[in-house]
Amino acid sequence: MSNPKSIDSTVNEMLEHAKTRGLETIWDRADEQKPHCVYGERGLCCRACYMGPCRINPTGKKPQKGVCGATAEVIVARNFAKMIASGTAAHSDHGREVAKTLLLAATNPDSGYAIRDVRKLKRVAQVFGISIQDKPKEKMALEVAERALADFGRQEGEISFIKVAPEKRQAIWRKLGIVPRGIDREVVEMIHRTSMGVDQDHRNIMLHGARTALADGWGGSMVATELQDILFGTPSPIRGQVNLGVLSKTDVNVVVHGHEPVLSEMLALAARDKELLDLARSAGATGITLAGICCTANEVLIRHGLPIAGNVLQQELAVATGAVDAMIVDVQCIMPSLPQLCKNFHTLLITTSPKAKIEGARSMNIQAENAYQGARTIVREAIANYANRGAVDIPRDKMDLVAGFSHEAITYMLGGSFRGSYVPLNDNIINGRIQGVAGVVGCSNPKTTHDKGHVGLVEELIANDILVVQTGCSAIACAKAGFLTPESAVKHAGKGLAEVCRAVGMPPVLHSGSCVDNSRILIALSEMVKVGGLGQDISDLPVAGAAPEWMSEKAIAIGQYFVASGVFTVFGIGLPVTGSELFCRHIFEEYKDLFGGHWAAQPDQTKIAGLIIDHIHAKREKLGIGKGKERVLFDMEMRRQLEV
Ligand code: SF4
Ligand code: MSK
Repeated sequence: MSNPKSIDSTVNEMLEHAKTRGLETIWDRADEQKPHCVYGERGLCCRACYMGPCRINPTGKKPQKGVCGATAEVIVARNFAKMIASGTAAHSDHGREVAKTLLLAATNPDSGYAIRDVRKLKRVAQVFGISIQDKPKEKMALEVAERALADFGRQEGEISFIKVAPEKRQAIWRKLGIVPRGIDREVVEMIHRTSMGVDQDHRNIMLHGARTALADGWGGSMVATELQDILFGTPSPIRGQVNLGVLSKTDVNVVVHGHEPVLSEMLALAARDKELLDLARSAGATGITLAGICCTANEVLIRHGLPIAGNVLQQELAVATGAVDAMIVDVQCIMPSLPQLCKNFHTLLITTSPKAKIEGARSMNIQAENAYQGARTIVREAIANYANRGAVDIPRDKMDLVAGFSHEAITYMLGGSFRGSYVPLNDNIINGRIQGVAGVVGCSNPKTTHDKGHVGLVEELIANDILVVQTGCSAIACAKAGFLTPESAVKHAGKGLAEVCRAVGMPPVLHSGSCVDNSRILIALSEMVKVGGLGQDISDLPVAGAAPEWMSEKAIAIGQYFVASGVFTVFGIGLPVTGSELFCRHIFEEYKDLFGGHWAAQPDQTKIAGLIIDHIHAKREKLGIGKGKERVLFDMEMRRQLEV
């Protein structure tokens, strides 16, 4: 195929199939939008009031100011900061729902939710300063849930999870006055500051941008991750499968899509319910397959080993197989195109959150109090719909994977139950077998060849002995390419990393979960600092972050909290900031002194790899552990092998 849309042949195959059937997909609409608006791409348009909309001419000709007098840097900063606020709100609202569910589990034994990980509950209680002595787990969980909920609305003070960060990092934040007080409070203030005629200093806007993003990473996202672990279990390595081939020709297929696992956990139980399995068989099916798309998929994979049908750009293609009897969506990354597409098939599209209804989809408002009954009703509907299935076209491809690397699992994997700590990881970094760690995360984006950025970048990093930790759609891309198996260490990793992976039986690419689980990476980095030998702060570590195919506002919030936590972070595709040189200088250069971490934008995944490898080597030199290692360079043949 000339110019394929994806490096995943399954995707290209399904796109051909969709074209033959006259079905429109995201790639068709992306083509219709070309060329994209240059003002928007550079962050130069403002709709903050109705004297506008205004735009700044990127060629340097007039207009160079908005009607109110706003300059390019103010407009760019306001737009970027609004993205941070929006992304933080999304992750944090997710965290709030989880905290409310923990409250329910603690107070209502009939709710169907329970406290599964008491060890984690105790650890979180200790972080929150809650006494755990002689307390029944329900009482402890109630206090943890109340404390977490208080973190959303607190007006002064500090959010609770900040204490997890290394002390030196906390001191940097305190000195800058950017420790988040309350999660909601920082988001509201960000929206206020970026409205017409308020904060007009791009550096000051971005200082609060950092505070808001920290309220995401060390606030809302961490609440979501840690409390989900208490409720549903802390992930540990588990086998699974990925790609559209996981859909079954003969089972009833239920696909969960979105982000919050509160209902999908109940669907996972319902799909194993004997009565429902019998019902499926009496309807002529062989069983029930519950598969996922996007981050809900990651959540049910890391805890139950349930299969993943694909990442965000594959949601329409799953429907186009004709094999999805029900698609259940909650919040975030759900394409509004789905109802129209589903009309071509028998697929039942069900929205389950009152916050996210879609015209043309069936809305079922499932309350947490009766979530299990709601989940059973949904599975029954899917079974009833199985009889309406027409011809199906399911690609054969699927790939094995191992996922579930919470930071606790990484501890255990590397240190065993007796030596369980980050000491072995730090030792292997110090002795040079592992050069450093990179978090490669984020979305897929039709502006670039699907999966190519993720797979190409990760292949180069592991070949250069850099351990990769992943979340989100990026993890799904690399899982499809086969990187998430222990065997891939021998095939793809450099000698040192392969040796470590072989010794402990782990893949060179560790899947840590969904987008909110990027907070696991923050905790892991903090542990690496606490263990010692690699400096006093996250910014001293030989680590970096990347989102090579990002698209969501949530990705910008994640990038900003990584940078503000001291991590060098590179985004692919482009960043909507290039309209202001001053703004670019601020986040690409001045941030180095301010945070010890900074942003970079680079569309080419090979160049992203080069930036990260150079950064990690420079950090090693600074720590006195550099061994002048040469970078492994990829030739055309190696690159061609990336096509999966
Ligand atoms: Fe234009 Fe200023 Fe209004 Fe923005 S806030 S739309 S730059 S007048
Ligand atoms: S789902 S936010 S496309 S990673 Fe978390 Fe994937 Fe990005 Fe949505």
